[in-house]
Amino acid sequence: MPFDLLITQGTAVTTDAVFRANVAVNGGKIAALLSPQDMPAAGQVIDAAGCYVLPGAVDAHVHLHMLTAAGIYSADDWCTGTRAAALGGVTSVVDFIQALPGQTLMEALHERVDDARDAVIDYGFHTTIHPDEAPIGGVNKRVSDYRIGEIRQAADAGCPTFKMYQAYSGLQVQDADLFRALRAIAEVNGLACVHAENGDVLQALRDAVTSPAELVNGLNHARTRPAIQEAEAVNRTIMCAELSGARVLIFHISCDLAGSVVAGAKGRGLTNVFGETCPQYLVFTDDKLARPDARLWMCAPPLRPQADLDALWRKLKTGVLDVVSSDHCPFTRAQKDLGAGDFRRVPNGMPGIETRLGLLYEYGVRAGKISLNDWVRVCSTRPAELHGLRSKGRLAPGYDADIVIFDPDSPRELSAAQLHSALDYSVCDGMTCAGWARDVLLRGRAIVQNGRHTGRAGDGQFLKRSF
Ligand code: DUC
Ligand code: ZN
Repeated sequence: MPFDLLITQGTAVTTDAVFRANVAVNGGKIAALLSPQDMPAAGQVIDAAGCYVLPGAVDAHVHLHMLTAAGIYSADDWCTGTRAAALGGVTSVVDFIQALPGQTLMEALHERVDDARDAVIDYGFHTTIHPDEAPIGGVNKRVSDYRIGEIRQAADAGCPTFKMYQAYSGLQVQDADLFRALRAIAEVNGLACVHAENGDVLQALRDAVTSPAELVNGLNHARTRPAIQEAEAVNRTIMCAELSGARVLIFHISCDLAGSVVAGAKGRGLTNVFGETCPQYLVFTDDKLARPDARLWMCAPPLRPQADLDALWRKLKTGVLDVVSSDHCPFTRAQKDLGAGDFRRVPNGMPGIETRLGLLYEYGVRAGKISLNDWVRVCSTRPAELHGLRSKGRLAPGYDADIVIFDPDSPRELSAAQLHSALDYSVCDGMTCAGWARDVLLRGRAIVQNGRHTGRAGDGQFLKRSF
């Protein structure tokens, strides 16, 4: 039998072509892309007629079972979160390790790998670099030489991408530490991933909001995190990256002004600067923050006006923005209610691990804002390249057979009942996507068949990443 598996009659989509092909798989790897007439013998055949065949989606920014400063965990664990991901066509995620006080990064990594043992898709970890004395809450302090020294160890252990926050008390790194870390990241040829908001300015803006009427108004979440403070932080990070020589990905760009800073850097010829946005910044406006239940749509940076959404789509199309990640950070209604009456106490974050591929197809491809090739580029190929997942993200011989068979005529309502996160609500309630992932293969084995999860807890493997 020459091949283990043959996916027949589908339309293959890569970053630069859309073509009819039979996809042959052997030993968990893509073996060949054959013409539709070429039907060699295979152990198993999957008919993909009428469907797109894509490389499995890579979501390189998720927060599963994440401990917050308020002492609560994000609502999806590795079981519910990765299952939902698989059902949305995602075959790899990259989450985070964050050392607790007194813990080494290697200890944090081992704990986190253990935490992820039930993952149903492959997973890796970014390493969070934060002031070591007060990682959860507390006051901002410095990042020690010891932590900076651990950057090489983390890279050697397969975690060569490093998250830093320019906001959030306890996590916020001062400019000097951002720069020190960037120099160390450059030395190991890693990638810095930065949450770019000006924490000091937004804190001052938040402190100035005091009356009960203002605190209950969800729009003040966005007003106290204006676009200009985000753009300033993006600019500062890019300046530090340019000086240090480090490669930097600006996480979750929410607005035109911040995206334009990235465009300017790329326009100046900087090849070490990259941009990420998320579906929430492409499909929801800040109108959601005027609702009584605005807290369900509170994330940081916040949702923005329609003009920003339009600009982000254009920047995605032109490659100013390189990738779309979900920043999946779900909190239940009860958890979000911790901030009822005071937007500053709402845990920041929105779900999205399951809906990214479907939403980008519906609001991007079908709406004519991006092409099928762009869709694959921003959801699979570029995330894999940028984050060092060397065997992922391409429908090409030699790559892992992480494959999505996407049915463009399979409408999916995005209600909580139709989605699989542990959440008791859907931020997309009332929305429908025309197409959805029908079958999903992980290293050549079906883990989703006809829209049902058929894999097992523990199917996922830890991905040692490198550049
Ligand atoms: N922003 C969010 O909305 N959630 C998680 C962390 C973050 O920076
Ligand atoms: Zn995040």
